[in-house]
Amino acid sequence: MNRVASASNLSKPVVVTKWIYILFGLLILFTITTIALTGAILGVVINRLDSKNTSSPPTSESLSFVDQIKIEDLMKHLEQLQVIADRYSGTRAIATGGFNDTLDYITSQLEQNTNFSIQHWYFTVRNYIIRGTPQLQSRINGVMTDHVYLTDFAQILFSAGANFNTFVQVVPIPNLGCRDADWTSVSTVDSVALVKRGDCSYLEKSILAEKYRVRGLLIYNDGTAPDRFQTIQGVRNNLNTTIPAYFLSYYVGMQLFNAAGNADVIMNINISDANGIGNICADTQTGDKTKTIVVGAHSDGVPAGSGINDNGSGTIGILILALNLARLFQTSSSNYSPYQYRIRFCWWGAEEIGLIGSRYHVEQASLPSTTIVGERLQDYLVNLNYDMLAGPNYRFGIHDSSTAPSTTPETALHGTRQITDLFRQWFNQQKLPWSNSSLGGGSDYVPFLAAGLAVGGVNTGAGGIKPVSERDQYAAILGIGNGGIANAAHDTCYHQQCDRIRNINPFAYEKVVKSAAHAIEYLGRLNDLEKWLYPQGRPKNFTLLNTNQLYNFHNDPDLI
Ligand SMILES: *[C@@H]1O[C@H](CO)[C@@H](O)[C@H](O)[C@H]1NC(C)=O
Ligand SMILES: *[C@@H]1O[C@H](CO)[C@@H](O)[C@H](O)[C@H]1NC(C)=O
Ligand SMILES: *[C@@H]1O[C@H](CO)[C@@H](O)[C@H](O)[C@H]1NC(C)=O
Ligand SMILES: *[C@@H]1O[C@H](CO)[C@@H](O)[C@H](O)[C@H]1NC(C)=O
Ligand SMILES: *[C@@H]1O[C@H](CO)[C@@H](O)[C@H](O)[C@H]1NC(C)=O
Ligand SMILES: *[C@@H]1O[C@H](CO)[C@@H](O)[C@H](O)[C@H]1NC(C)=O
Ligand SMILES: CC(=O)N[C@H]1CO[C@H](CO)[C@@H](O)[C@@H]1O
Ligand SMILES: [Zn+2]
Repeated sequence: MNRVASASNLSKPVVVTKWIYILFGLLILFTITTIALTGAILGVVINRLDSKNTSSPPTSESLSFVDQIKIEDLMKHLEQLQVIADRYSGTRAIATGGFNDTLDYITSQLEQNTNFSIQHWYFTVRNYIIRGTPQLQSRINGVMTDHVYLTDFAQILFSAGANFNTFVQVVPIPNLGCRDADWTSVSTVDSVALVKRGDCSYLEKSILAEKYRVRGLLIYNDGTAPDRFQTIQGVRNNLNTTIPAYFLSYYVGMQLFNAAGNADVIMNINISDANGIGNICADTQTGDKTKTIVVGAHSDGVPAGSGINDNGSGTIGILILALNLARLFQTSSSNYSPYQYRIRFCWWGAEEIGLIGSRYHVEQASLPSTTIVGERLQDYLVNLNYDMLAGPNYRFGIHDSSTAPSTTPETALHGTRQITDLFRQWFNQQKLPWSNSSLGGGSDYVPFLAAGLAVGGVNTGAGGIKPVSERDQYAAILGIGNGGIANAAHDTCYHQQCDRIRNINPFAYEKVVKSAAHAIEYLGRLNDLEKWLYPQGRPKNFTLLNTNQLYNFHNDPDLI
């Protein structure tokens, strides 16, 4: 201070300049500090916002999987399946171009719109393709008759081919051919066994026929009800029978039976395997592979129609789930954090002829030689199945855990109950009615349940009749007139030609797929899904599952 004062007079202008510089400097310093501080504060705020987004993932409150599901999307893709069916004389059944194109469509949609990893597995369905017209010629007391295929007789699905050069004697099997004693009381070797329908499955009769070394098997309808006289196409035995087998009308069966020892037949049928039937699965890249949620539907239709509700609605339903989940995960602006668990979406082939694709998958996954992490049955936590989601006279049929067959392994039961409750709660919250759907068999959850894994799902009903009570229950909640038609089938076009795009109920379809999205999201966000499903510990040791064991589990009228 003194020095400045002493020199002040002499160097005034310099001093003034100095002060200006100092002030200016301070100003710059202040400005920089301010900017820096502001930046720092802003940075903290930005960081805070950031960390808020990453440390506490938004749950259904901010963005929900359910809200992504739009009926327009579902219908748009379903129309493509109709186009495919129309291109192949109205069918998407296996071993047709319609089935192959369906698989191609699913694959290309997934490839174009997701970064899920996609796998195809191909398998063979033995003895599935019939070439030419099968023959059954009988000679009763010397009188020869050529029977009419599909009127008098039909092939029992999966039975072997036959090429008889000469007539072979027909031996009626006493009772219903369900016990060894029935077969040992007569001489069957190298004869054609004639057995009445009933008491046990076609499979059990076929196994005994094979054991007692017959050359052919004829099972005839029993005439016990108006619909039990004609021949039936599509009844099945097992996949690995080595004998030819026909299903006969009651009339032809009785003709042969009454001839008692004076009847013989010629069977001719040319059969080959169907190759290249495919399953497709698409997996999220994220989530623990050893805790996989399997979401499935089947991709084939029946030979009779386009299979748009059955089960094209399921095929497209889970395609839409996969595409929307991929979009949520992959759009960074959506801030939708991935699930802890891997989601695997699967489209099973050949469901319509006995759950063949899903059984094949479960069998392969249970083989001790399957060691790749994520491909073993022990890596699966639960199977959600969606099959027929849009019936015109729909019900919201939630798989009811209490209807699981008594042979279901104990490990599956708790989780299956949890899934049942989860769906019931969602429908209740949405103020929607629901019904119970049996777990008795009939769709692709069967092999998973038989293996001891938890299962669940929703369907809108097939050929079953809507009771008055259900119509009234639905009308009470959805409004008078919205309960559907009582005493009519849930899907009046079930397995028929009219199962086309017009057969779809859009209201039901959207709701069911939304419920499916909810289930995936809910399970995906659980902290400990494993405990939630298996409080006693998840199943780990799967003994090799036997095809017939899984097959018998399937409680289906086509089998008895
Ligand atoms: C079917 O049975 C034959 C003869 O018994 C056997 O050789 C074959 O391995 C079996 N195939 C399958 C897939 O079980
Ligand atoms: C069965 O059909 C195939 C293909 O048409 C033919 O090659 C084969 O000779 C036929 N077999 C019999 C036993 O007729
Ligand atoms: C369907 O695709 C499979 C596998 O590529 C192939 O083996 C089969 O011949 C195809 N079937 C038809 C009817 O196109
Ligand atoms: C798939 O998308 C997710 C989410 O954007 C991303 O984390 C992941 O790296 C992607 N994977 C591949 C193989 O592109
Ligand atoms: C469904 O079944 C359960 C028993 O598992 C029963 O308590 C319930 O009343 C049934 N609900 C409907 C809507 O039928
Ligand atoms: C798996 O279970 C089977 C039958 O319960 C048993 O025989 C086998 O020893 C078990 N294997 C392992 C590795 O625990
Ligand atoms: C849910 C449902 O009804 N699914 C059907 C799909 O097709 C199979 C095979 O025909 C039926 O048995 C299922 O019932
Ligand atoms: Zn069907």
